[in-house]
Amino acid sequence: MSRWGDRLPRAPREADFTSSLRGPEVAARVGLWLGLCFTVAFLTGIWSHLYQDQPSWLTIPTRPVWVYRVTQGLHYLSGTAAVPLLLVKLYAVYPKLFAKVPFGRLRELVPHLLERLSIALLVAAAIFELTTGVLNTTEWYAWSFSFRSTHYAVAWVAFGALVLHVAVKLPVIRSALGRPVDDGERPEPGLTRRGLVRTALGASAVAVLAVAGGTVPWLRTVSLFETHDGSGPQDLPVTKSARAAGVTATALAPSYALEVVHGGTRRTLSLDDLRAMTQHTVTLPIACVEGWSAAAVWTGVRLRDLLDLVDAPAGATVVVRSLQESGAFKASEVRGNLADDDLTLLALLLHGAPLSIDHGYPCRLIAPNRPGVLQTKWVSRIEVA
Ligand SMILES: Nc1nc2c(c(=O)[nH]1)N[C@H]1C(S)=C(S)[C@@H](COP(=O)(O)O)O[C@H]1N2
Ligand SMILES: [Mo]
Repeated sequence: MSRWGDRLPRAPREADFTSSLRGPEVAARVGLWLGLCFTVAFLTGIWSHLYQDQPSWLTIPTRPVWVYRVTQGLHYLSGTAAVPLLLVKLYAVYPKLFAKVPFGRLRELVPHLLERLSIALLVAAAIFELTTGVLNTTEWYAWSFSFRSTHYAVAWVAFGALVLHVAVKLPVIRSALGRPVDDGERPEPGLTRRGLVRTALGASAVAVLAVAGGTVPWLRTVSLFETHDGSGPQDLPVTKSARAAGVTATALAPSYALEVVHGGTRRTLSLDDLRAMTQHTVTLPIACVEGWSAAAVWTGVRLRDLLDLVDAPAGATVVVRSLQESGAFKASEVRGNLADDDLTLLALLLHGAPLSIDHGYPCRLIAPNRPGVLQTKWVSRIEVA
């Protein structure tokens, strides 16, 4: 007669996982690239937050105009590259989950549990960051929390846990990297460890190529999974349409007028008034945090010329407001150095034709070296702060 316990499936043990592909040789090599991807994503992510929540002491230079475009592209691509690497890394270390817990020996138990806790945090945070990041590029917000603040907060957890992990594992990493990835003899037929590491790196490269066209124009034709492939009205993608922003009627209304306000001074300009002002043409990118960027040719009025109409002092910070009544991007702040820049326009034309309504008709802000989320569309009011 068998007892109950014999009939229940037994939990796996570390020794049950016999593939020689698993282990520190693969984990350390794939981990090196994964750590690099996470570091790039972390630093470029912090950089992006500095633009979006610009501290008062920080002045961000307006040149080169493409800096944010490049850092945002790196963020997007390093995060994408990390996805296959993380999967292979988890595969290589997964049996450790079933390692024996040294319950009897307190001296070993405490460090063991601490390590498990830090790894649990690292794995959970890494999976969370990559999942929310990838979903964000598809603009599928399958959650109710704020994407940006949560992705940002968990990034600190992930990166902190990563640094701790590397510090704790340094001896293991060094010895694994110091010996050849394969043992010389092939213990089992099929994939070698070197083959697995190469497959991981290859998969990572394929993932990057599959989406890079959204931000690297000459890769557009190879990027089969790119959602923002350059299509859209006037050959420029759209993140938020006029209809989604609820501005179709107000943007097209003949009564549209732009207000420029500085204290008690106020000017109201019709679209014809704006067209009658000196027009300038600039080539500037839109670099969207959802993972695409594209350069375009914009024509319109310099923001500084509008500020001069209400005697705004040089260096004044301004707030640009949209016809859009709700949503995080209905307004943006423009610091003095950017507001006074010759390339900062209230654009009326895109590639020589009036802005399509989805690109911000009647007029939209376009400024150098700035996240797309701050390039406010359907502008209705400019206020000197
Ligand atoms: N009023 C308003 N402006 C906005 C947005 C918005 O949702 N509302 N989206 C921003 C985002 S996220 C980006 S990337 C750019 C995209 O500009 P485009 O749609 O003309 O390409 O517009 C920005 N301007
Ligand atoms: Mo965006």
